[in-house]
Amino acid sequence: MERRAFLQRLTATAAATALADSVRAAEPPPPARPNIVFAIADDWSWPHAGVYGDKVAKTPAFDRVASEGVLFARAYTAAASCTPSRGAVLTGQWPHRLEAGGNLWSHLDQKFRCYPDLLEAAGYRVGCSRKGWGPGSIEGTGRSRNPAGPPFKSFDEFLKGQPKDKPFCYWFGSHEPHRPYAAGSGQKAGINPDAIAMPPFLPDTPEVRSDIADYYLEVQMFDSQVGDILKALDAAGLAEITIVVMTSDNGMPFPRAKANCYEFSTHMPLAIRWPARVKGGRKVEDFVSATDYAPTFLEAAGLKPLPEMTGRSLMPLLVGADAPKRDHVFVERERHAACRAGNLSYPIRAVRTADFLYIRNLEPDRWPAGDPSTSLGPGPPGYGDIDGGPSKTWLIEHKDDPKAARLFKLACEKRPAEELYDLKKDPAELDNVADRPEYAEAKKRLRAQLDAWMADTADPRAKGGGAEFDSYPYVGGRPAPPKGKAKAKEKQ
Ligand SMILES: [Ca+2]
Repeated sequence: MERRAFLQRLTATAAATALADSVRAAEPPPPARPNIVFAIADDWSWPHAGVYGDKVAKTPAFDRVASEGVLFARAYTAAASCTPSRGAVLTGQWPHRLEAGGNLWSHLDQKFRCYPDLLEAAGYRVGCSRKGWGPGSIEGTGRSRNPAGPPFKSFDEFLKGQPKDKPFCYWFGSHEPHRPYAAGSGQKAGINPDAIAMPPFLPDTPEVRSDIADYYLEVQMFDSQVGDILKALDAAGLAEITIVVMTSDNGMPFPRAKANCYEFSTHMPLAIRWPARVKGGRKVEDFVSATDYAPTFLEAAGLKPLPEMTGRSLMPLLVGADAPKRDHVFVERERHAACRAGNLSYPIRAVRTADFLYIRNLEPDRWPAGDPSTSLGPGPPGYGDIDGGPSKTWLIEHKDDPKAARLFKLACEKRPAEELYDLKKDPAELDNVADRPEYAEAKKRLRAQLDAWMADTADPRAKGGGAEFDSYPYVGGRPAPPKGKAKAKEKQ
């Protein structure tokens, strides 16, 4: 009897197991966790890519990611300065919440949790090449490595050590198109300076056109570097299950662009591809922010975004699900270069909608581009928040020329506490209408929107504070004259 009972029990168990297996087989398998490749350029502005309609920049890799994935028309960095922008990407938080990390050449304390660490703890393999978080120092932050991940020489080298049963998270931080450039290199490589669509805030001169051609050449270098990563994914059969993001940390290194809160400072190219989950060939018009990447990656990996993350996952926009319309975005800045007496910051907060850009300059008595007298690096002295190069040199040398005086003033001289630009009439943001009575209503609305955001996100500047941004250590020292391109790039 005992034997029969045992056999009956065994049969019943086998039947139950078979049933459970058949039920399991009928259910869809749990979604595989995607690999994540985040490719970030250094100082690349929207709309300098073929798919955005630029007739000069050749960007086949970006155009491919966009056509096989989603192209974003209104993606904005959180701050137009390397360190706080990258800190916002990694933490999913506004730079003003990151203490010293809100400044260039600073520290990012370990308490500000970063998505590569969180994914690693959840079983991802993590790697980074070239420029990760920074520039800055991890000394005293409690961190043992760059927050973007452990260093690898290249994506190919990283892939060689990739086990088959683990997803990966990879950060590719190009050094391009950061200055310095080899003067004339763009034209020499076949880029026609005369064909460039000149941003109206820059003087239209042969020197500046040539400088932009050099920048375009470096945009193309970044694109080609990412093209190699796409090829490696294809060769490894991983393209389908890998999220690829291509974007930039801040805008082009030219006067009134990088290190400001204007259009060419903060508006970023962005394309995201994920064939396994995201239908390709789509364009998203909603406003999105660099703070949105960390919550997106966590959600894609099946994790919950952290409560302190102020960014919002882009997953609903990527998969085409219903989501609240995103009709505005915030941008900001604190201290960029060490270029004011006392090493002071130049704090700005701003809100961008489809129709307006409203800017609040919190310390309007300070110089927005740096003191006129502070000497920094090569070129004429002063205005150290503008990277040295032929365009800056030309503008300063011609500041008294009637044709250039207005553009010099817009780039370098002091600004009122409030700026408002009517983007339908003035997309180049040259004509501040903040004091015009017909804009009083719009200004009042945007001012309230900005105030609410600052209060809701615990911005130290919300109640007149924020002086700590003036005193956080600047760990870069004085930039040395460039001794060679790679060396100089590390310095900035
Ligand atoms: Ca940058």
